[in-house]
Amino acid sequence: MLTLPKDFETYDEKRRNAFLALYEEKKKGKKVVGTFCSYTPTELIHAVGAIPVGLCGNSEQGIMEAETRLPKTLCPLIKSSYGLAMTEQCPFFYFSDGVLAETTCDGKKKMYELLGEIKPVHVMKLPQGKDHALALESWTEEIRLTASFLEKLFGVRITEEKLHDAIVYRNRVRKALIGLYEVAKVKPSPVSGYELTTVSESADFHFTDDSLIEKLEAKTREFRSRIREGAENRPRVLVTGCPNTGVREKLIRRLEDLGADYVCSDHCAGPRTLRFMVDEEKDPYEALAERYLKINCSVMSPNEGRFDDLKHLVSEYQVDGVLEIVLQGCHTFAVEAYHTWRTINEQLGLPYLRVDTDFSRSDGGQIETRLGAFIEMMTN
Ligand code: BJ8
Repeated sequence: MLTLPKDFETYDEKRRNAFLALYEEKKKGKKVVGTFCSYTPTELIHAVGAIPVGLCGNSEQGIMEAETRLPKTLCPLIKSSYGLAMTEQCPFFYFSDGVLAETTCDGKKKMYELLGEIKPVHVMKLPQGKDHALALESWTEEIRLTASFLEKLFGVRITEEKLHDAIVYRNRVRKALIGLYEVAKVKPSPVSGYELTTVSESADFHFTDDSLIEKLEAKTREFRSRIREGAENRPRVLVTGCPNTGVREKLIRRLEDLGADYVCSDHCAGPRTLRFMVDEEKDPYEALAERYLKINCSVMSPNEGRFDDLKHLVSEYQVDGVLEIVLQGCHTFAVEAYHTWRTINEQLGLPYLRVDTDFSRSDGGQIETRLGAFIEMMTN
């Protein structure tokens, strides 16, 4: 069974505390901008003096209400995000003065049209492939248009200096987060992946910039100094596929409870994306466009880079098997899963498990049986 420190604060507790912290910032007159995706250049939000907050839904809350307007078969992340917004159940959305969104998957971009009836929503036209001759040019232009949207929304000018400071700050946060994730490269890992990612993924709940980097570095040192008895024989798992915050308990925690270690998060906010820094020397808009267009998400076609990254991560983190999470209705990750299987199973000869699921608890028993068999495959 996974043992956690006595003062361990769960992701949901951290999120709830963040609502109160954000409320305090709002009372001081701070502006807030909601985001949904790793393609959002949060540097622009910092440069305009506002706080970026993630709005992706990660529980069943709001889904029933959303299904009165959205198809039942849609991805749970989209349904819960919209349901929480339309019913004013998400304080992050409630406090947002505006929202930055992107044309990623079809479900999200159509949902943004409805969201735009509630708050000012700016949708960035993300190119659907990064190798097209005009992709970088058009994405740079989209980033400039987004800056104008924020300037107009808040009546503030984004100076080159403010944008440069924001770029430097976000690069430092990325480096601190990479340092944290890399603790799990140690074999055996001194910390459970469930605990480590609770800290890394809660970095978004820190709204007063100054101390975040120090806190992440202190946590990294603390994790590195730990010794975990009996961890040598636990198989090491990389988790890939759709964002997994909404299935942390039934998949990630269960996986570790059953005897494996979650050592690497191959999702869009994990190490494979964090390693891309924004060039601090060149034109800030071009530098932002270059950095964000490098992200290897399944909404891109083709998306070969994701599988090159996957192979590197498997070797760097000494992984014994790969678990892929596909959220119901997510066509891009579902189709790419065949490619993941080929890479992991055929090319690298490692066990691969794909789990299709949603945010409900109804498939918990079935998932547990499959995770048990997967762990057995890795240990034999
Ligand atoms: S960069 S992963 S945050 S698009 S799971 S809503 S794709 S149907 S979340 Fe994503 Fe940006 Fe990519 Fe990351 Fe659609 Fe799929 Fe649902 Fe998804």
